Amino acid sequence: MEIFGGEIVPPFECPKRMDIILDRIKTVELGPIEPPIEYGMEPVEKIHDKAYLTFLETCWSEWEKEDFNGEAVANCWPTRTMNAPHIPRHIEGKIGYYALASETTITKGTWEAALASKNVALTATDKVMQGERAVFALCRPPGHHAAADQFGGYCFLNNAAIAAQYARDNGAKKVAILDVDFHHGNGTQHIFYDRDDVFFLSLHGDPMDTFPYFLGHTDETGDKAGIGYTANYPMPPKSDYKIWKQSLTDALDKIKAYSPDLLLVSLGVDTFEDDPISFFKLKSHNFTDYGALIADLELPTVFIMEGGYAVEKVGINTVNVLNGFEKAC
Ligand code: 6XA
Ligand code: ZN
Repeated sequence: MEIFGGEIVPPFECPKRMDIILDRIKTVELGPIEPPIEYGMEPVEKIHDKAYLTFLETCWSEWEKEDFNGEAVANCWPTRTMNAPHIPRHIEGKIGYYALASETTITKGTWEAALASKNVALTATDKVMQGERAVFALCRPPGHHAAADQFGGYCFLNNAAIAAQYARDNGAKKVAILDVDFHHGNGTQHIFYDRDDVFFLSLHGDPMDTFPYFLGHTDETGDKAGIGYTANYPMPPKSDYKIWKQSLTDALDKIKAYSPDLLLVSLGVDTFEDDPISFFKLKSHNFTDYGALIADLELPTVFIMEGGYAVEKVGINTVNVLNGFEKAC
């Protein structure tokens, strides 16, 4: 379930999205489809806090032990007036400590799904590290809102961050993460904020107007060694492809100047004009166009699936990016 506009609704982020994308990949014969390999916990523990991982793993069984009838969901947070040095013992307090928003619940299977998703991202990254020009990781659940010890916005493990760190540990000196999802990738930004070896760039709805609300402004440019290695492009409601493309062009110029060994694209297609929870106005053919612009960087590239909730069009829009990329290679 999801809490949306004060109502309990079926989640916008649903398995059908994946079926539709996979169908579209098969229809256009984009390329071979392969299952993920198991990578274990080591690459995950390089990004996420140990106690947070234990919480994710045990949350549902702890919740079930209470007399609760619904899914595990946060309803009390450590807010601005609380320093929160202690992590509560009770699961209701613990989930509030680790949640960044309340739309996302934890249920039976959440942890297993999150683990499978990071394996998909790592499998794709390995293939590109071994010489493929580009691979698409059809990840679900998504990852870019998840921080080292926070979940929310449908994200539990930060697939792109785990993949970037894995690439760093396996020979890539510099990695760029281009986040084109409609929402700011607050988790990815926070994880790499003080580092210069992973450059994070995000194009998104202005956080003054949309989720995740509290991060993603232009003046967030990094900290310490990471100063200059975070770039944010917040855009106002109703922004169309003309506006969006200007931001993309600037971001691509910055990536080119940085000259990374690997490009990770946090690929969300919720920038689409008919997306039910977003406010940009991109059309289906715009996705093809920007896929080609990303290809022009001539970088080894891993596309990692994030959001996109206009379910009937999610396959066309996602595969348009990949096709646009492929045709321009
Ligand atoms: C919560 C909105 C969550 C957005 C999740 C998403 N009301 N992130 O698509 O990219
Ligand atoms: Zn999104």
